[in-house]
Amino acid sequence: MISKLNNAHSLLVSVARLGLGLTVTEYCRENPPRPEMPLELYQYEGCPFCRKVREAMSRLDLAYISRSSAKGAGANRYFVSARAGKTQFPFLVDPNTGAELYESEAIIDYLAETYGGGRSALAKAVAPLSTLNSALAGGLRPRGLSSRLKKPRDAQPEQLLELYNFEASPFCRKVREVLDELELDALIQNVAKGSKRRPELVKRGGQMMVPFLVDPNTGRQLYESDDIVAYLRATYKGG
Ligand SMILES: N[C@@H](CCC(=O)N[C@@H](CS)C(=O)NCC(=O)O)C(=O)O
Repeated sequence: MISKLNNAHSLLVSVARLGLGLTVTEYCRENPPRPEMPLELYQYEGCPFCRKVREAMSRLDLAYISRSSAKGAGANRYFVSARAGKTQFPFLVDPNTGAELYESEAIIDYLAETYGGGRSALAKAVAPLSTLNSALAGGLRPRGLSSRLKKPRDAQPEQLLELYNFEASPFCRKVREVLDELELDALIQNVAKGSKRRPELVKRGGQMMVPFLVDPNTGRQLYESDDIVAYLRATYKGG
């Protein structure tokens, strides 16, 4: 019962965002971008500006490393402030081009220009409305805002966790929130509708269903958001 309520609550955010991040753009269905090295996004789930960038990643069928940076988190926040001069999120690092950017709109423009065949004038025109809507949607479910660890995580697990995901999934949101509350980085393998990465997920896990977590540190592979959340909390709550 509690789980169903939690799912419905998480779904509210997807509905408020009109399902953005559910499907891959026409351009990226035809031309799936596969940068040699994964992009790195310093971000956290509860940040409305970060949400817009994550939606763009999903729509453009880009995988990225989420560098978990919720309030109270340690190393990733220090990195951004030392590297670029202010503690502001989202912050994108693209090792393929050397680009390093703050500002959600600048990041979305960059991603669309570099990997998505450009951004429409309409999308640019409605950007301020989208930002306002993202803040309101976040207000419906203020989670993934702060670390829940007693002290900042001093080291990430030896190998990067992998999460098959798409931004608009209410079930994936539950997992992303907990990743940020535990300050865990993860390779986010986006598999929105139309993604050419979907067969890879079926090959690895056996089903086309998200979320799907792969933890190379323990060899565990899990479907089911509640099971993944319980696994992450049990395995990594100690920081
Ligand atoms: N105009 C910026 C605003 C970014 C912003 O204000 N981000 C907030 C988080 S939602 C932030 O970095 N706050 C400082 C913090 O989290 O410590 C953008 O669009 O990226």
